[in-house]
Amino acid sequence: MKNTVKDKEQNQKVTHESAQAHVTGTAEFIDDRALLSDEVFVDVYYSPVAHAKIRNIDFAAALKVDGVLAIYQAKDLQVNIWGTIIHDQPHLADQLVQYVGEPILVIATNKREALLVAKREIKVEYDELEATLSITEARKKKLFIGPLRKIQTGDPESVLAKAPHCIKGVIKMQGQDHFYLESQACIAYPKEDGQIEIHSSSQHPSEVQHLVAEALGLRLHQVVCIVKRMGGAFGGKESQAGPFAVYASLVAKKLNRPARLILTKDDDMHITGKRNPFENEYEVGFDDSGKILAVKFEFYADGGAYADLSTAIMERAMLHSDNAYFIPNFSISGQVCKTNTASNTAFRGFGGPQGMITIENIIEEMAIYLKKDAFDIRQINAYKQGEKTHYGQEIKDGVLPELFKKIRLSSEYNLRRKEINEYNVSSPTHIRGLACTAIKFGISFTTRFLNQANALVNVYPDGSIQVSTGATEMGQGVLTKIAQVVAECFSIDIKAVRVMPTSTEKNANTSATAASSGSDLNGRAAEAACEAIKARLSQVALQVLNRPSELRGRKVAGSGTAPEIIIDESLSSQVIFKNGEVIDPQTNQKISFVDLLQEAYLNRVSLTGYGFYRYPGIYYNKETGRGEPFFYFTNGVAVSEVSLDRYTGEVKVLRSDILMDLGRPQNKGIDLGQVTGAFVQGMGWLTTERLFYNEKGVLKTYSPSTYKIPSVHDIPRIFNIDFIENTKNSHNLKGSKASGEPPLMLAISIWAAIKNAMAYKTKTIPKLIVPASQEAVLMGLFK
Ligand code: LUZ
Ligand code: MOS
Repeated sequence: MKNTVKDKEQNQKVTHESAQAHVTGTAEFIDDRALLSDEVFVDVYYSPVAHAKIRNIDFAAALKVDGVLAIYQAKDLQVNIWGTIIHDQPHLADQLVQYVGEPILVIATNKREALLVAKREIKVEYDELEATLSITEARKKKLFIGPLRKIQTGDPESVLAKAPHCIKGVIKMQGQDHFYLESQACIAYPKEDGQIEIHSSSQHPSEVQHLVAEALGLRLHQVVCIVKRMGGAFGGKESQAGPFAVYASLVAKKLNRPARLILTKDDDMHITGKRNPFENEYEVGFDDSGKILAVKFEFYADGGAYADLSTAIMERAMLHSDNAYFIPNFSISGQVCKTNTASNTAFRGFGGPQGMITIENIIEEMAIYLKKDAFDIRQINAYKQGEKTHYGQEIKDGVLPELFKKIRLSSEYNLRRKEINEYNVSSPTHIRGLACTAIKFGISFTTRFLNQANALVNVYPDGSIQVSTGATEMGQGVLTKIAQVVAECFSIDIKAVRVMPTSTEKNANTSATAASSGSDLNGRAAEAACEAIKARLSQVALQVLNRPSELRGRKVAGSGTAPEIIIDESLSSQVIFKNGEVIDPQTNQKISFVDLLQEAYLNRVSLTGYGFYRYPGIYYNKETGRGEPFFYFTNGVAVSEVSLDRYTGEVKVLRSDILMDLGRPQNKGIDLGQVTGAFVQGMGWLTTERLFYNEKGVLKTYSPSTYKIPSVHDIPRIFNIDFIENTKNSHNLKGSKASGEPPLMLAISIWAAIKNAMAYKTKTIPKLIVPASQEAVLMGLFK
């Protein structure tokens, strides 16, 4: 494997702030927190049936198990209903269970071993109801969540009717488990006067605070949620960390003892939701050259048993169904379906993958139909500067044509296509395929109010700095990027900056660290906090530097004989912060950063700053399907080559080349990590990760023995990742672009390459689902 990033800049040398702690095992996760002497262990008992009325709950025997302290149920909560968008989900089911894995009881014990024994002693009687286990069944029964959404532009009906060529079809995709290494985890500590302090593995401490307060009948100021780091999250802890914090807090409050809930992997996979499966119907009209004239989409998502974030996920899917291609006549409808499976939720890409793959699949099919190279069709249709999406947002950073052009050359696409054509007629055992796909991923929460962040910066008189924001660290490196922002603002060594654990008492009313926006929003808020401090320090510097030397220095300032420093809060910084010094550009007089901090402190000037930021100018009308929902787009392209075994369907990824526009990356090393990880994670969804449910709706692939995430052996044999130079980008944080989710969808190139390979054998359009598992490929080849 070869990772290439042509860059020698300083920022690449800043390593992840926890790199050493991660590899040496000293990084603290929730379950690494020291046990307190009176701490108790918490677990949940969940439904073994997919859909049933609860006739009776009997936990008398379980209460007698040695070590069991208490068992709680729905009626022990003040408020038993939650939901990020629609309040429809009980924390604990009491009348009705709607999926296998739905929590019913909370068990507290004074030893871990007792949890399992107690669970076995619980007897719940169910009157089973008919379960709905697929999108098809839900559509038949009209079981829907949220309204039918529509976006339309142009006149797709009449253009489709007249189009020279038409293809109709449906693409079906299954879900994906987040497979974070740290399962859902939480410890709740009861504090004086009914307060609760929660340490949660959550992307959204503010929502945890809300849910716990509401469920326990507390006010928000009685609950603090702290997140130091997560062992991965990927969207699975955007909303779904909440109920587990409620269970632990319920026990902590009732028993007045610290309560620890750490799910096992198996239970986590049963209880928590996944990436939404989708079934998307499509109709496309195009001309001889491969120009897309019109599309008509009907998207259906499997929301699972409750709404969770599925309606927002459907919205993002609809807003990404154009992906990188301009389509003048466009109609799309989207409906979330209700089934008796775990409530599906955010997962890196958040509907983007399901939208994008639909149009990428169409282009592969058009190429097979027209006997053309799909790369040419993509280039013909790629968005150009100034064109508008189907929801009316203008493309202002039209880099897609350049990306396509560059990767065709750097990946040696034309040469390899020729080689593959020859290989596929000569090899009796294997078939190869090659495909290039693109991404245009909108950066912003599509729900506008979520696009806000705040930051607290404490500067200490020794020149060291603590910064706190609402951003949570899930391994992605957001804390490192924020530390860089602060170090750059004051022009000091990054070692002097420490980013503190995320806590709702320092940063209130925050959004989830999600939508790839963590560094953008919180980095900008941190920048604003630094600017506020710099503005004050600037006035201190100018006033002190203009004093005679006998009126400067620690002694004078501290003694109270120096003149009072006047601070005008409306002024911004007039001085230059450079390499640990502060310079007055008018006079070239200097003072060291640390000396200036001493002066400021002793002259009674605050060294603390608070900053706030929101993406400017975004809006979206869900009813009309019009607006500018995204602050900007992150773009990229990827070319992947795969080899299929003609007789077993086994897929190997021979080579992937990725080219992205990340503006001026904040930290190329970290971004490279994000691109690599996201791509491989996307590859897992598209190839090997298969969620298999039996006919009763029980997930049978609930552990790594049966659920196959990619291993090091599966990654592309040759793996080239590169970024284009984009120095024009200026509107986002330091000219950077978000990198968290977008590259996941570049893995669609692997799926498209598989389809391309299959077409060499089938000659007509092969049908392929997501994931393109070995079975799916084999069946597709021999159909
Ligand atoms: N979460 C959310 C997200 O609430 N809204 C979004 O638009 C979004 N996008 C990506 C990931 N999480
Ligand atoms: Mo997310 S899918 O929590 O950005």
